[in-house]
Amino acid sequence: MLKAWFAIPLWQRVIGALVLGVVTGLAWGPGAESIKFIGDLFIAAIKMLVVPLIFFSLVSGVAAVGDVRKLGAVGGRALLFFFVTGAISVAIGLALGTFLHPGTGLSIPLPENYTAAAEAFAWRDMVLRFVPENVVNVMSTDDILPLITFTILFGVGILIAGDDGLPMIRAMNSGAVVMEKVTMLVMELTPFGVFALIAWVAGTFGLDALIPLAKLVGLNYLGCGLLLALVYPSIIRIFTKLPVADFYRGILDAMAVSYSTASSNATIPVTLRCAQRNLGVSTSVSSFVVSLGATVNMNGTAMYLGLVSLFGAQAFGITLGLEQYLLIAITGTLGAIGTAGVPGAGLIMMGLVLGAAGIPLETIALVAGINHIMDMMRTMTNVTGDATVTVATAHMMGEIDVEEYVSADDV
Ligand code: DAS
Repeated sequence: MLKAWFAIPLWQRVIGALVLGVVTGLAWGPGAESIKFIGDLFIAAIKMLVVPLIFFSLVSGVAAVGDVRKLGAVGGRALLFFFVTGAISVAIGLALGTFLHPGTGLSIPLPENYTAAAEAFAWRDMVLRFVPENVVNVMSTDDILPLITFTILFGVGILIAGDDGLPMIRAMNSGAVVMEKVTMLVMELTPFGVFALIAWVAGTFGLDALIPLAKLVGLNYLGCGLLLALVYPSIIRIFTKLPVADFYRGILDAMAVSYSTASSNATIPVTLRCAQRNLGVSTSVSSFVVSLGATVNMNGTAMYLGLVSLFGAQAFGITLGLEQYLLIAITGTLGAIGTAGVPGAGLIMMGLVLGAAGIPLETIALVAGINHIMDMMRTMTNVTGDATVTVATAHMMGEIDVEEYVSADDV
């Protein structure tokens, strides 16, 4: 029986668990909460991997690039992709909100203390987030962005150290291989974790809870769907000319895990494994771009920020001018970059975008109840975007094994 279980590829077991989870949750209702701890256990197990995995694989990835100039070339390309796809994503959210009016008809009175004055965007706070004051603190608090800054600098230090850095490279490479094996073990928990989390979500929210805000939820899924079905495939086709179907088959595990955990950070180990094992991306490019992407590339969140801003404006009967549209586009793109890769972070960023455009912050309360259902989809879109940029950048740098990418024997 155990042999038969392991004979089924992991991604098929995960998809099966997902479907079974939805059916179980809908049939069981709120009682499904009693198995949520299995999902929590799974999330804890992958979270446990994140800090050591990022540290070892990113340092060994940076060191493997070989020279600082090439590192700049990889990083520059990836960041440009992140920025452009982020802007396209907010534009999709704004277009869907403008033409399909998710908030019209709710007619909620404006709060008494409402003032239309736009709040200033906190640029300084955002920049300061990049640099850690204390590396040990950020490691213990799972604050990934400053950890990445330190880790990249550490890798660059090894490159500059030349021969003196060689023993450190060997230690980091060994750490990365060991962490990969630990990841492989934890990944075997995926079907159980996904089953429990999806059953809990379906049981708690059910179909009834969704109806009043169904249009917004539907548009959130549509916007993410457009990114998944049009934008990412176009990037893969234009920049790599590789088959899109193989890309999606290769990252299915990461998509399932991000959908059920609603966290890009928690999915990093799985995304890394998919990029390296299934899509043939070199260790150096994948560890660099996947880790960076999981912290700064949030296309689904950017789309959601644009869409929900318009939803809020319509619900409160506020007419937005061109200036507000621009403010939403700018703060939405930057806000998505600043969103932490953890569940619910996008909802918190909403405050920044709404404040900048002068839309009541009460919008957050309106959508909070359905946030998780939307979070799952936008996080899956975020992670798929990370993988898309990883593949495109790797292809540009000649760092992808095409045979591995198209081979059917994924693990
Ligand atoms: N959970 C996502 C959000 O709240 C962020 C992420 O993990 O990708 O938008």
